[in-house]
Amino acid sequence: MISNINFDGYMVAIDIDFATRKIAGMLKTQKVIEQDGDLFTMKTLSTFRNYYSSFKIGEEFEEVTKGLDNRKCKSMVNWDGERMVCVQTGEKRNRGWTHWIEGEHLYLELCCEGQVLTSPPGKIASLL
Ligand code: VLZ
Repeated sequence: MISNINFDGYMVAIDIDFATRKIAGMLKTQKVIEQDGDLFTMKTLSTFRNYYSSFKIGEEFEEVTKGLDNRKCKSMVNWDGERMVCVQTGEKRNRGWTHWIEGEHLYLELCCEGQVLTSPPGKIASLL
């Protein structure tokens, strides 16, 4: 992660407690993405906690947000043109994320309820 806007707001929206938010807010996460055709594995790595997710494009899967808010979602990832869009249906409204690449950078927008975690306008890359 190079930069972000509203990491804290997103964490509040998924009910991460204050102490964990303070720690997580300091992290510079790394994203490792592996692709085998329509199969993807995404690893969100940090010194504090890691998060792993595997899915096939267009196929609904049960996602447990282990180590994050520990909720179960019915998730599905699809391409919308050049953007990869995940919808996470569950207890939280309007939950999901979008990835895309611009130039050298991988971007990520995460949303939950009314909160959007994104990149600073006109600046390079956010990623979580
Ligand atoms: O990544 O959904 O790349 O799975 C951080 C919450 C949210 C705070 C990370 C806890 C969400 C800090 C990662 C511990 C890391 C996520 C998807 C899109 C792929």
